[in-house]
Amino acid sequence: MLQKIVAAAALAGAATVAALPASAGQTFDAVKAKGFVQCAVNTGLAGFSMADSQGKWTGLDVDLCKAIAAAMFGDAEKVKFTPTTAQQRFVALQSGEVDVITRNATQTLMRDTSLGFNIAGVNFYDGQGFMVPTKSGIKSARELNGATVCVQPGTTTELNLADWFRKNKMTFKPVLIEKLDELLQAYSAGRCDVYTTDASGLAAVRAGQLAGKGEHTILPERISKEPLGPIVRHGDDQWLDLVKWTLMGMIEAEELGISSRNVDEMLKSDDPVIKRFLGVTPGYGKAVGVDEKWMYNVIKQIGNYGETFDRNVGTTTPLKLERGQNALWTNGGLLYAIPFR
Ligand SMILES: N[C@@H](CCC(=O)N[C@@H](CS)C(=O)NCC(=O)O)C(=O)O
Repeated sequence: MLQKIVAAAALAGAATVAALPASAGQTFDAVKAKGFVQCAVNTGLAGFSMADSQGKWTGLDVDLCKAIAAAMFGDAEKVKFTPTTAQQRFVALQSGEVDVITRNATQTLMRDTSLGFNIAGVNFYDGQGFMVPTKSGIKSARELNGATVCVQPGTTTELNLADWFRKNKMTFKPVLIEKLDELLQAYSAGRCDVYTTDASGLAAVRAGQLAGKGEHTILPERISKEPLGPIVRHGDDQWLDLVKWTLMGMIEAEELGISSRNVDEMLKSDDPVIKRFLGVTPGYGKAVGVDEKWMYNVIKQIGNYGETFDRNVGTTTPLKLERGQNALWTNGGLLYAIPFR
């Protein structure tokens, strides 16, 4: 049995996290009773989740956590953050230390099943890439045969890396380091030729930890699909619904043209779709188990998906990310809110 659990954890890109049976605990009720949402975030990834010197967290993933709190409590500040490494995040969720993971976590079959979790939507479509010091002159991942590769354990990154080199009949030497800052020091010191992670992570560390430390090139290849999004424990469908529909609502708001700037105006709209969405016509709040103004609160306090993307990782931020796959489906992207109906 233990062997089976360890094998499942490894397949999930989860290091030594054991598989657990679905928990019967009522997360939704527990969160409500304690009065805040406890989110597992990154230890520090610019644009996604990063604490400043005052301990104030910002980022796309932080905004998602706060949006869940706005939906539940009408107050986006009713949150607490648990910084986690890739390896710690799943243990934190399984043990009940956190209520939800809002931290660049890839949605996969093994995580959705064996690890005892439910995946709750995608807040950033990504793919795995490689970064090298520009002075190396390397232009393509095809030139990496025999390279030493810095990678974090307990990630899909580690698994995809092995698959990709094998498929392309190339070899590599992994340098596995759990802590991101230590890993980046190793990369900076030339202990590895290349650093691999989600392309958004590469852009984040280039703008963050590696800023001012030489020039770094993100190679053009994307070797995997990394749909990043919130993850909850098995066993509480109501909590899953709230997390899933909060994220969906931020996308729906962008589709409907509702933003933090015009949401008060939109309350006066005659459009029946907007009236239901903002709770002027009741129904959705009750269905999700929260106040009818839940989506109004989310959009007023956090904004629609596009607003949080632009503010945290968009072209005017140090990360300078284009919407790309994270544009609405109506603009050629993959973001598609299933109907509020
Ligand atoms: N999306 C991948 C990788 C996620 C991941 O943890 N990436 C690293 C590199 S950007 C990270 O966030 N490290 C920060 C940390 O461990 O504190 C997964 O879910 O397994």
